[in-house]
Amino acid sequence: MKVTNLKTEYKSNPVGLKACSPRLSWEIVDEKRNVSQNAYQVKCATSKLDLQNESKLIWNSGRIDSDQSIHVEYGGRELQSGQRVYWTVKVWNNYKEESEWSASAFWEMGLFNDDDWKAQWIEPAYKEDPSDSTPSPYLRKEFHLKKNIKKAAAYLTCHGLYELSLNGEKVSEDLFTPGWTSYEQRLQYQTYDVTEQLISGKNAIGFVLGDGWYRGYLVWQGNKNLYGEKLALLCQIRIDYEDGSHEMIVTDDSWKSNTGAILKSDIYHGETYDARLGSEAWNKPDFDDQNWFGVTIKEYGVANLVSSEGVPVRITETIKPIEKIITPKGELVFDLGQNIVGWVRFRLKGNAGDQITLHHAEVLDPEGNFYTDNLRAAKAEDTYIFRGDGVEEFEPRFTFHGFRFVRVSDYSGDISLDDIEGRVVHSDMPLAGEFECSDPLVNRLQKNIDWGLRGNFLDVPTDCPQRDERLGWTGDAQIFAPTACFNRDAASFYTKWMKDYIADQREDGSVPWVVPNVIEDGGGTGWSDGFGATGWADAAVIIPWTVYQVYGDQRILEEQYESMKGWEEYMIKESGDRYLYDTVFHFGDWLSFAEYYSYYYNAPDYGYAGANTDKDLVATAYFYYTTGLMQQIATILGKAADADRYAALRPKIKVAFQTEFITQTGRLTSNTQAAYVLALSFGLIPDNLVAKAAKRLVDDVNHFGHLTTGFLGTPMLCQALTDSGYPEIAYKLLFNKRYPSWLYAVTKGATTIWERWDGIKPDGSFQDVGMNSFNHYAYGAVGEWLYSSVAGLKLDTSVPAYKQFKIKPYPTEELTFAKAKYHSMYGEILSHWEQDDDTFKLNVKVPANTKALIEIPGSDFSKLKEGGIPVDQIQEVEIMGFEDGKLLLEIGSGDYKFECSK
Ligand code: RAM
Repeated sequence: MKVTNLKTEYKSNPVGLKACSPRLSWEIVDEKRNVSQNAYQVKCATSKLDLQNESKLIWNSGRIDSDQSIHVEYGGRELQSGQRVYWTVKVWNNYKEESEWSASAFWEMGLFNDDDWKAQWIEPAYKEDPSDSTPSPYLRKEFHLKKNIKKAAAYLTCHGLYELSLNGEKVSEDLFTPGWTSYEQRLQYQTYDVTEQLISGKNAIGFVLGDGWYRGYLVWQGNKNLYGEKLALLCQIRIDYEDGSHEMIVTDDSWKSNTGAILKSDIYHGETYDARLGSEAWNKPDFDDQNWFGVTIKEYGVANLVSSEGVPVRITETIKPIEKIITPKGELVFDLGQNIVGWVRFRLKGNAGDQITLHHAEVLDPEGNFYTDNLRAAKAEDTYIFRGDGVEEFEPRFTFHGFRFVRVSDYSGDISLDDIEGRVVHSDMPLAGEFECSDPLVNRLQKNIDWGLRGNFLDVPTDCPQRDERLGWTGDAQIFAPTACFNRDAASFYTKWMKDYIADQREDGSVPWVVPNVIEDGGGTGWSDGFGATGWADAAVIIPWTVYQVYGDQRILEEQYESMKGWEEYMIKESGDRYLYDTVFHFGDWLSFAEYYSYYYNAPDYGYAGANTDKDLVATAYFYYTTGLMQQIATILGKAADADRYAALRPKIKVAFQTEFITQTGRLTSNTQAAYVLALSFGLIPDNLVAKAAKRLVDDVNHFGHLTTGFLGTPMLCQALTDSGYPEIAYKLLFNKRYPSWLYAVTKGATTIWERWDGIKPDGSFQDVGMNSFNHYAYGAVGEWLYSSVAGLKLDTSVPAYKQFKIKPYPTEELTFAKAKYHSMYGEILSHWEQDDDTFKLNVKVPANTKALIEIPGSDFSKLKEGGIPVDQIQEVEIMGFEDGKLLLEIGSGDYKFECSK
């Protein structure tokens, strides 16, 4: 038995943690079956060596009899700003075995107190014209360190974006720091261990700043300077010397500033770089900065500073183009073969002053020409001006583009496929899951879902990475969260983002459409003031709840509780004693199927008005659902009075919903798939009408032969059908290749998920340029069903974090196998079924300290074997019974190979 994968606050060896009792998690690896943890012991010390010395420990938990192996709160001596803590853990299992002490891990605290900040805010002391993009500021300072360095940590943030270098070397691979938050209330700072980058003697520190979200163009009406007009920097480095003394290098009035090679950098519009203007030496010691400008000290204070909790944005992959194309218009275009988010890096030669311009597009038009209309106002243009001294390499750093195709213009030299590369940029959330089955198109869909995720998780979850929008749309994020969590470790990412809900929530509890909220006036849509839309604002509750369920994270519920409650209370107030949430603007089942396409396939419903689901119905259904979550959350947190209130409210909303929206024969007033899906999934149909309502949903699917749902109906559609006893209808939707369906886009060559079911219409033309993202994860929310029903790896909602989970596959004749792997907080889970005419096989992996409830299709236990042995002879398998054509088993940890003859 071994203890591995030590994590502190979800991360291995994190630095710069916020003031809290860090939570420690570990995994147990044991070859035996049925292993659980009976006890643990954690030791913490301020150095690795001290871990061996009992008297130097700052925490020794002693042996704790408990099966808790995730989120164990540090319980030792009070932690100090900047303190590093090493820890190790051992466990005892149910076989009375004791593990070795694990390899040690560490964490380091950030700065807790305002007066820990010795640095001053500085701004470049030259004039800029804030009305358009201006050159990036470069800021530098040299310093001399006289003693031997033991440890050095840098704490930094800025208004805008920064890139830090020490002695000419970039300090970190992290991009888009300090990230995007609701800056007025919350500005993140990063902490880096820079011990290796500093030397005794002369050192130089340099920063380049970019406009970013702070003062770049943001939102769709050509807005810029949303947070301010000037970029500013705050940085301090604490150097601890071997002799026990320490020194601080801080931003102050001794710094120098200037402009350099980056003439402009903008998230939407791209970067312009004149290589003739840069000096390679600017961030190294002994550079002559006499002609540089000074800096101005600013009193921005540190009250809004928070330590970085999210996931750093990084380049995670570099891909080669697959084709060089000359379009019918005669333009030179490279095809990466994959719609990505990031940018292009090239290595090319040019004469001094020569230029190359790159434009980025997601698709070519039906004629094969470069198509950028759907980017709206975003120029997505990178320009480079050559130095003229041999091969020059360039990639931008303060912009990102959503693209598969790159158009090269202004360049007179030759470019080959080898000269350019696509750089994939996103929040670097570790891969958690893999889904695969025997259908190649479904596998491509799964890939597209993950690419959609990669493209739209860039510090905040965005709706689109290419046009002049890229905002943190709450609804999209909410419906996709369970799928995101299957594919990537998303806990830290969401934890950070949810804090901005607290920051941007209105006094009356209403929640904005987008977070960080940059469209308070409803973005000029005239629909509303930009708050309170059902299914969007509910993200305030649903996302923390998802993080709790998947990762067992009770702290996110605690930290978000007031925000969640605020939203719930807002709906309560708005709906009054009618219990219908019908007072404000709703997007409803956004972008659902509309009538005018039916003629493409001579569908029988030409003239059908579209799958318009009554928005009040949708909103009241969500009100009911969220109230149910609030009841559970309040119970978990021991807030009995709230739990009771919400419990008492639920039947009232339900009655109101039923009275208003359900007929006595189980018909919904909006006879749409989305209406049935929401009512069935949220438990709003009277028991005696559930079967009838489910049948109506099925009839509607059969009638159209396809789905008709939008953003809110689609995520739960297949699950609702499956749970209602119609998995084969769900499969019919999954395998449908005609519009509208998931595989329609796949057959049209999509490499990501589209915003519209018909981003490219059956006749090859495009959807409305006003809103046609080809990289939008919302409809990818079907991924949850792929994992949980097709492959059968399902959360048990009564026990969070997969401490107990279900393996409940729904095999279909269309597939010979399906497989889901998922790395849970406890370790690796596998559900992998295969079938032929005679047998059904199921391979399962259950991590130590968890158990699984297995459901295998079949009716006869005598036909079921595990590892070739009749299952009733296997001690570790508990037979639980038989239900609905399924054999039920319970198993503890280990690898199992079940086989059932048909
Ligand atoms: C568009 C996008 C986004 C959606 C909003 C309502 O901007 O489709 O994903 O959430 O509309």
